Amino acid sequence: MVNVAHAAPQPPRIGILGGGFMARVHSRAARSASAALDSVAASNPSRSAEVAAELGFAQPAAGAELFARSLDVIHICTPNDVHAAQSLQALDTGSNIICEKPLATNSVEARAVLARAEAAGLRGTVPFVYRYHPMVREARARFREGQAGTLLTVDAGYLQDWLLGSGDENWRVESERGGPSRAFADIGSHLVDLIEFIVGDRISSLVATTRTVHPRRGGAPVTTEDTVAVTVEFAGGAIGSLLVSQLAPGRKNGLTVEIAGTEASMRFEQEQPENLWFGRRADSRLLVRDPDTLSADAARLCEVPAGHPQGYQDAFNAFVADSYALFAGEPRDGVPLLADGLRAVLITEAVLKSVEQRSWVEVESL
Ligand code: SOE
Repeated sequence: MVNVAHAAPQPPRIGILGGGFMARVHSRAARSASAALDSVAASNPSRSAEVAAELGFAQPAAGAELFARSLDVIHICTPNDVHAAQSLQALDTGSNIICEKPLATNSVEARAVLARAEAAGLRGTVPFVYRYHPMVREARARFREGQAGTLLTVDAGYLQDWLLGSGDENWRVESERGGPSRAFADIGSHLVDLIEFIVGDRISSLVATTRTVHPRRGGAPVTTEDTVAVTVEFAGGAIGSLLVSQLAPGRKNGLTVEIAGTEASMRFEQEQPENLWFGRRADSRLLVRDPDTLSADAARLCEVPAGHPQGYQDAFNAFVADSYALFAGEPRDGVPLLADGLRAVLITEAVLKSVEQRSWVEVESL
C-alpha cells in the first residue's frame, strides 16, 4: 500500500529567500504540499522577477517586503552568512522557518535563533533531508528494535567532485559567505545528522584533520577545507570514521553510512536510496523499498509502489510536508528541528577546533 499520510492539514502561505538550486528544490516541495506560493526574493529585483515567474510565485519581493507579508512560513535558501540574521527577522515577523543548513556559521548565532523561536512560540526546521528516504527510516526502525544489537562501529563518507578543479568556484568556498568550514559544514553535517538519526546515539568526542588542496580559486585565496577525515567516539562507546571530500573524482553525491552492531550491519547509500544492505554472519540481504514489507515509518514515506524508484526530490517533498504539518500543530516523528541545526553547528565547531589544536576535542552539548 502506498501511504501519503504526510500531507499537511492546512497548506500555508509561504515565501522563499534565495533564487538558486535549493530555492528550486524547496519550491517544488512547497507546491507538492499545496502551499500558496506567495513571494520570492532573489539576489536583486530583476532576478527576483525572473525566479518568481519561473517558479510560479504570485510576486517577486525585495527581502524586507517579503518579511512584511505575514507569511506562515519563510524558507531561507540564501548563502550561509545570512541564515541566522534572516531566521531572526522571519521569526520577529511571526513566520515559522525552514532554514537551509548551516543554521548559522557559529553556535552563538544558532543558539540565538533557537531562543528567539522559543520566545515567539514559533517553530523551525533544517533540511537534513536524507532522513526522508524510506530505507533510512527502515534502518532506524530496525536499529531501534534491536535487530543490529549494540552499536560497535560506524564507517561513513560523503564524497562529491564538483569542486575538484582549482577553477571550480562557488560562494560556499569563500569563508565570508560560506562560513569558516566548507566541506564539513556543507555535507559532513548531513552525514553526522544521518548517523545520529539512525542509531540514536551522539558523537561525544572527535579528532579531525583537513586539507585545503587548492589554496587559491579564481585568483583569490581559499581558507575553507576541501577534504576532512574524522575519527569519532559515541557517548554509548562505539567508534567510527567519517571521510568528507568535495574533490573525489566521479563521486557526485556519494553519502554512505555503514553501521555494525553485535548482531547485524546495515549500509545505506544515498545514490541507491531504494536499497538497504542488511548483513549478518549468515544470511545477508539487500532489502528493497516495498511499502508492504517495511516498518510503518518507512512505509509512510513511500510515495509510489515498489519497483517505481523514488529519490531526492521525494525526500525533500516529504520533509517540507512534515515541516508544514508540524507548524500547524500536528505531531510528526523524525523532523530535523532547529536543535538539530544547532547540533550540526556544534559538531562543525568541534571539527575546526580539533584541526586547530591537532588534538581530540569533546563536542559541546546542546
Ligand atoms: C552541495 O554540496 C550540496 O548541494 C549541499 O549543499 C546539499 O546540502 C547536499 O544535499 C547536496 O550537495
